Amino acid sequence: MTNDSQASELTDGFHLVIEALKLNGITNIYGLPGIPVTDLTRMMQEEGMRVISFRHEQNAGNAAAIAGFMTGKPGVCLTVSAPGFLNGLTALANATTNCFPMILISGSSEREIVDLQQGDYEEMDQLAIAKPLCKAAFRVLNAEDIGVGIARAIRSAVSGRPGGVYLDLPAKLFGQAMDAAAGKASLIKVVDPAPRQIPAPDAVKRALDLLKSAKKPLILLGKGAAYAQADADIKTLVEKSGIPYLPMSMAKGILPDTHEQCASAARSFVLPEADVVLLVGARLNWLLSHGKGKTWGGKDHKNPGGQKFIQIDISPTEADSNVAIDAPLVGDIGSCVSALLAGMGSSWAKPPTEWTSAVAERKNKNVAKMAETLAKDPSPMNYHSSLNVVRDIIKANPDAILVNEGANALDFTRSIVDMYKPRKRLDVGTWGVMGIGMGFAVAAAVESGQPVIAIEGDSAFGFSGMEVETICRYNLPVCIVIMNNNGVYRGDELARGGSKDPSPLVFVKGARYDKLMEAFGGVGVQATTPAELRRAMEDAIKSRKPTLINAVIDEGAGTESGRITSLNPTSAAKKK
Ligand code: ADP
Ligand code: TPW
Ligand code: MG
Repeated sequence: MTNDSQASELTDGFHLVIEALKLNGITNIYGLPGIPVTDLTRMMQEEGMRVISFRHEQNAGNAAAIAGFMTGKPGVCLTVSAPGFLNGLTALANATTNCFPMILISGSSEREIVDLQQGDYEEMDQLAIAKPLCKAAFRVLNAEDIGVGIARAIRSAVSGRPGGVYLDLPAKLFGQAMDAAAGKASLIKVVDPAPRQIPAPDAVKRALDLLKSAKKPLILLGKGAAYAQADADIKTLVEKSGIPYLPMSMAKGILPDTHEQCASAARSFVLPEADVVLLVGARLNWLLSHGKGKTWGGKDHKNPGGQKFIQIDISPTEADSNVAIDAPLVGDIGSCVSALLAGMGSSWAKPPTEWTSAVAERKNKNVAKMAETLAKDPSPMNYHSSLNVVRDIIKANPDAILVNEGANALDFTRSIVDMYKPRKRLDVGTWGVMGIGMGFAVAAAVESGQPVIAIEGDSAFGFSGMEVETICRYNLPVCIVIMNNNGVYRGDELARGGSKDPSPLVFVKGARYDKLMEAFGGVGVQATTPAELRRAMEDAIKSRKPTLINAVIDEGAGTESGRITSLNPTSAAKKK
């Protein structure tokens, strides 16, 4: 703790870390205390920072990562050494994979003892372990370098392609004293941490020439487009060009899903049919079948369907990673989109009506089919009848943030629940990782102040479920809906080989997850009908009380792996 008699002349590592973060506008910390960062969390709170303390570091890490996505500023996760650090590492790696800016700050043990492997308390060479899993990793040994260390961490996290950064702060650093004035002078307020990157004029012209030549153009918006916060220009690009667009999962809502040019309901028609595809902050990875194969109208997995691609991305090495990119447009999305808009001029010809009306026809047919399915009211509830309620609730509360994980619970929600505003849908992202739910929900509520609705598979919820205590402790307006089908994908699997154990894919039948919320003073509700679910969700939104609704879903309603059954090695082998 600060020694009062010296406070005017001396400062220490603890306070320099706090001042460096605050100087750069970082005031929310997601973490878990313990040696050597216990006092740091106390002092952070004392100095006016908001410290959100979790029950497991992975959830704190996920919270920091999604705070980064939502705000464009690095989200900070603070952990103890070795085991706490390792618990935070999955989230750091996931942030890097998803291009979310995040800084994992972990305390570490004595360098001299760690490096000689003499068995220190929580001994681990954390810097070396973090390096391959993040964008950059730094260690600060001297108090006078804290300002530089934090500045480098911030720049690395948010400049260019955003990602995770590890910052190693050894225990000894925190107590290091130095002259207060010199300490203050050593801090850096980072100027322009994520500089605009303007695309080259010839690259813009190449992209526009290709787009102009298209008979069946398509725009694909990815979560990079949501992150870039260039919402107005993206909307203008879509509307001025008249081109149908498809949002990737976390790009839903950049334009409302109900927009007439939204082609989500005709996805399997537009992907193989399109001749020129403009990718905006979306990678041609597995989620887009690598830009080739049957999804894209190709004859087999080697031949692309003949589409030409324009790709807007801040990373110059993203182009050609899966298929040839005919017109790469390297720069930040805001600058690239406004350059395209400027180049389009006032006389841009909209795509041929044969194309836009074919898309509309397919879309209307599928929307009508879906409306029929949603109107059914089976008992027990299935994914459609329950998610029809969630769809209405989001429509009535477009500012609410939707967190979503699971398999069927994810895929059905993504296709049934329309989003109306940007960065309101937060989900499993590029890895399809389970366990993001409660960390994302906490950060979404803390960063936005808006109500949060978390639609969770019962398996998915289990990965971070203990954080319902955190949600209650901070009294956050989070409404969790467990799509409870008694298991992973389905709850009706039988044991194999005459085993007395349950199938590896099923859970306790009739589990009451709502009681878990009640244990910490929140509201727990059991819902077996859409009417009960609707009432409980409306109450939760109105009261802003932590709520957990156990929605009982037909245990036979789901399919293996949701929509990605084909990636299961057994299914893949059968296909060959
Ligand atoms: P999705 O999963 O929605 O398809 P991806 O995560 O695959 O999206 O792609 C996001 C892409 O957006 C990444 O390649 C990343 O480099 C890019 N990106 C992120 N932020 C920006 C930005 N501000 N400007 C340009 N590209 C960006
Ligand atoms: C960290 C594998 C993908 S989806 C899923 C698992 C375990 C759970 C599906 O069941 P849930 O949803 O949530 O009940 P539903 O509606 O289909 O029944 N470990 C990690 N990440 C992943 N993706 C897995 C395991 C998986
Ligand atoms: Mg389930």
